[in-house]
Amino acid sequence: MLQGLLENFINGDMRAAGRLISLVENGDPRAWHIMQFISQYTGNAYIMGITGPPGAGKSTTVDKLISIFRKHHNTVGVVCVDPTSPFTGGAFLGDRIRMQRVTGDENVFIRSLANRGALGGLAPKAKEVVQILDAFGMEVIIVETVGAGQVEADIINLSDTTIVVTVPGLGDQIQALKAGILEIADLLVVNKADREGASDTVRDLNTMLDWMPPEKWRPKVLSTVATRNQGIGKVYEAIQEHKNHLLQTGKWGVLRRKRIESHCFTIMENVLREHVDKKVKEVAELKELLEQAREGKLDPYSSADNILKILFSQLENKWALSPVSRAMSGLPISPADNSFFRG
Ligand SMILES: Nc1nc2c(ncn2[C@@H]2O[C@H](COP(=O)(O)OP(=O)(O)OP(=O)(O)O)[C@@H](O)[C@H]2O)c(=O)[nH]1
Ligand SMILES: [Mg+2]
Repeated sequence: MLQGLLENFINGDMRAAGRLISLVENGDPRAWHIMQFISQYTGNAYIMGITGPPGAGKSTTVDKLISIFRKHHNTVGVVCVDPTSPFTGGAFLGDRIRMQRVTGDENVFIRSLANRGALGGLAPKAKEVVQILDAFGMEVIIVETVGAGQVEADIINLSDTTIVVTVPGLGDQIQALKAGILEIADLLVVNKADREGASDTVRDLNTMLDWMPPEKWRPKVLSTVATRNQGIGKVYEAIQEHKNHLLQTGKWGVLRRKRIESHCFTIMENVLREHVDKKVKEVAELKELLEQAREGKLDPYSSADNILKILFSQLENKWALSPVSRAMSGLPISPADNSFFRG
C-alpha cells in the first residue's frame, strides 16, 4: 500500500526509502504522487556534487569524505551514478533495494543508480533520488557523476557545492575540461597527487582562475591522494568555506529559489510533453494536423500552433491533465493502481 510505504518512509524506515526510490527510478505511474508527497519534507540537506573524468578517484574521495562528514553530521546520503563504484563492489546491483550501508554505519545511505545518462553524467532520475534522500532526513548528500569528456554541467543544478576532481597529466583532457571546469567548480581537486605533474596541474588551474571575473567565487585548488586519505581534510574545510560563503552572501537562498523554480518548469514541461504526445497519438483531428505537416501541406509552425490551440481549449474541461490533476484530486493515477491503494 502506497500510504503505508509513505508512512514508513516518514518514520525513517530505510527499506521504505529504498522501495520509493526504486518506484521513482523505474518510472512507476505513482512516482508523481510520491514526489509530490515527499516534497514537503525536502530542503534541509546540504547537497554536494562531485564530478570529473572516469577513474579520477571520485568514489575514493567520497568514501574518505563520508567519514569526515559523519563526525559532524548524523546522517550522510550518497547517490552514485556509477555502477562500477567500489561501494557496490564493482557489481551491477539489479535488486529493488539498492540502498546500502557503509559497513557498520547505518547512518550512511548509499544509493547507486543503474543507468547513468547516455553521455555520462546525471542519471535521468538522480534529482528525484536526491530529493527522496533529502526528505528522508539525510543532513548531507553527495552525488557522484562522471563527466564523460566534457564536465557534467547538470550537476550544478542540484548541488550547493560542486567539486570537480581531476588528475595530473591529463594533458589534452585538461585542456578540454578547462572551460567547463571553471564554469561549474566551486572547488577543484587534483587527485592522484602521488603521480608526477600534480603541482603543474595545480599551477595551471590557478593561472586559469586568475582570468575569472573578480565577482565570481574563486574556487580553491587542492591536491589529494585519496587512496592514502591525504588532503581530504582540506577538501572538507574548503566545502565548509564555500558553504559559509553561500550563507553569508545570501547566495544560498537565491540558489535554492532558482532551483525550485527550475524544478517547477521541469515538472510542467514533462507533464505537457507527455500530454501532447498522448493526445497527438489518440485524437484523429490532431493526428491529421501532424500528418499535414509531414506531407508538406501545412508548415510545422501552423501545425504545432493549431494542435496546441485545440489542446489548450480542451484542457480545462474534458482532457484534464494526468497525472497532475488526478494526483491533486487524490484519485489513483491509473485504474491499475487501485489495488495498490487498497493494499
Ligand atoms: N595512485 C593513486 N590512485 C588512486 C588515487 N585515488 C584513487 N586511485 C585509484 O584510481 C582508481 C579509480 O578510483 P575511483 O575512486 O573508483 O575513481 P572514480 O573517479 O570514482 O571512477 P569512475 O566512477 O569509474 O569514473 C582506483 O583503482 C583507485 O584505487 C590516488 O590518489 N592515487
Ligand atoms: Mg566512481
